[in-house]
Amino acid sequence: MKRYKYKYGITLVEILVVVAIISILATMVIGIASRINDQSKERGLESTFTLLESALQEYYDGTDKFPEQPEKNVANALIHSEYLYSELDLMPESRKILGRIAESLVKNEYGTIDTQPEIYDPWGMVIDYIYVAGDNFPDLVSAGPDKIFGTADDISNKQ
Ligand SMILES: [Ca+2]
Repeated sequence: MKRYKYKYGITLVEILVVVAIISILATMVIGIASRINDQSKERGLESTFTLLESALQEYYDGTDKFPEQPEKNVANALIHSEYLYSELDLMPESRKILGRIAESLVKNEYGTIDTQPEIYDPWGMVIDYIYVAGDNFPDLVSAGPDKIFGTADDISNKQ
């Protein structure tokens, strides 16, 4: 008759296997959580774009033009965003819509000639604004989750 020998305690290899499994699971959970987080931020950005687009449309209806900012230089995105806010703030209908943008996304962290705030994306970077006369509609650009302009994850209102 074969007798089973019961071993008490666990070996180092077993501990390492368990630790490896736990870290793989943790990595997966963190990955999924950050993807869900980015997706909800993308939805937040989309609603900011929608509000800015309607504010720009109101501005256009009142003035027959869009605020002109033809410079394509992301290094000056702060100035562009501040300019966009100050222009939209001039038109009562547009200002009303600006007021519906989440308070946490409208911050005055930068000052050029005035003390107007800038408009930020949910990742904490300023939203760039470009409009060249003759274009159908202005460009609103977010640097995306990596917070760097000009990379593949940038998000534009025209995408
Ligand atoms: Ca980017």
